Amino acid sequence: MALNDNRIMIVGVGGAGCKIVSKLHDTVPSGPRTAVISTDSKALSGSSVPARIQIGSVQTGGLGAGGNPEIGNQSALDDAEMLRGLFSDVGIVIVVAGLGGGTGTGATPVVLDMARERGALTICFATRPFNFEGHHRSKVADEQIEKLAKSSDMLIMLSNDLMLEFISEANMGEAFAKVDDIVINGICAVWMMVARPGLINLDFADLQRVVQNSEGVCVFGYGDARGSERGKEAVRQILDSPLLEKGKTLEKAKALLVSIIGGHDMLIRDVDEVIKKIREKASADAEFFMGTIMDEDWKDRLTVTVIAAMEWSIPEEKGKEPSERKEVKSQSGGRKGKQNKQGNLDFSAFPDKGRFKGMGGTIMNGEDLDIPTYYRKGIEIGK
Ligand SMILES: Nc1nc2c(ncn2[C@@H]2O[C@H](COP(=O)(O)OP(=O)(O)OP(=O)(O)O)[C@@H](O)[C@H]2O)c(=O)[nH]1
Ligand SMILES: [Mg+2]
Repeated sequence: MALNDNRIMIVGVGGAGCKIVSKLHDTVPSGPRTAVISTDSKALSGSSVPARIQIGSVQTGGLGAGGNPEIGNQSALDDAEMLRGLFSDVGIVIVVAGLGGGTGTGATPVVLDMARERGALTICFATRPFNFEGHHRSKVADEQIEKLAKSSDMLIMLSNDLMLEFISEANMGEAFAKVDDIVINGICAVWMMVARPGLINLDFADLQRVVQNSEGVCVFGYGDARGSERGKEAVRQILDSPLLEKGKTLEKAKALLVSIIGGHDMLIRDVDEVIKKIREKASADAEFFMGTIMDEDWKDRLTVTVIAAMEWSIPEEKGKEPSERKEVKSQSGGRKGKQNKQGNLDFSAFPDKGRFKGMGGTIMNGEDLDIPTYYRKGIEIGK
């Protein structure tokens, strides 16, 4: 049974999550319901999504969680009632976040828990930071993966670094924009899978069967082609996709779910080609689910999405990136020996920051002056 669009909600959490969901909202306005959640009032005001929820304004003064997931987490807990209210009468919630910062990393498990409390099934799309962002961000992300897998019915991870092959000449903005588009494609495929009746149906029970094989973590890849050779081309893209490690993921996967979207002109020959090639590559023991969806907008087009259940392993870092080397150098002042690292005071241990009971913070021009200036402005203090 396909689910009514109104019972599906796509929620972006933190800067990256808000951006991706806002883009999705702008490109597919007739799509499912959307909402954005952040500690950062600027990220919210820049979004065209009507449901914008600011969390943790007491903690953060509307300025973001400063890269601290504990602040992101506490912000969501402080406003848990508001989050719970968002999920009334929702069947499936798809939560999207970029891991590595404070809000997306820390608040997403709470958002998922609130959706579950209201009886919704939860899918989480999360990205792991690029290595060029520095080791700290990857570590923050990796520490959260297990928790996210527990809080969601299905966790779909996208490792940004797998994209570098596609985008090696791109600047940073273009690299993130490419990741946005990939995540949007993945979300749309999952949404159509559960919301559109297909000729060969896939439903949430199939998605869950895939997850049961994955200890909660899946990866995805897709191919999208037009023209008379669209079947061949779409499956070629899947087998070559860096997202699926050029087919290696298909060999390793314990379960695979293949969704094919096409127009009313979809040919059996094309479906056959796609399924045959993917099955050839997959392990003989892998559980296999497939479905087809017809949509009038897909005339002369075929989109194939593969969701693969995996044992998640942290991608290897290919050496230290320049930004990181620079950071180490500036800390050591060019000298050998012990390197001192500037730490951040963990405000989450002092949620009221010494305020008198019932008093608000000192907020001026949207800035919480109780938070030290260097911390608010993200300034690293030199030695
Ligand atoms: N796809 C995509 N990813 C982004 C973008 N901006 C940041 N990211 C990724 O998301 C991670 C988290 O960044 P943000 O979402 O900005 O952080 P946040 O959750 O708002 O956390 P705080 O700002 O600390 O409150 C980064 O480390 C990047 O890997 C973006 O525009 N698009
Ligand atoms: Mg932010």
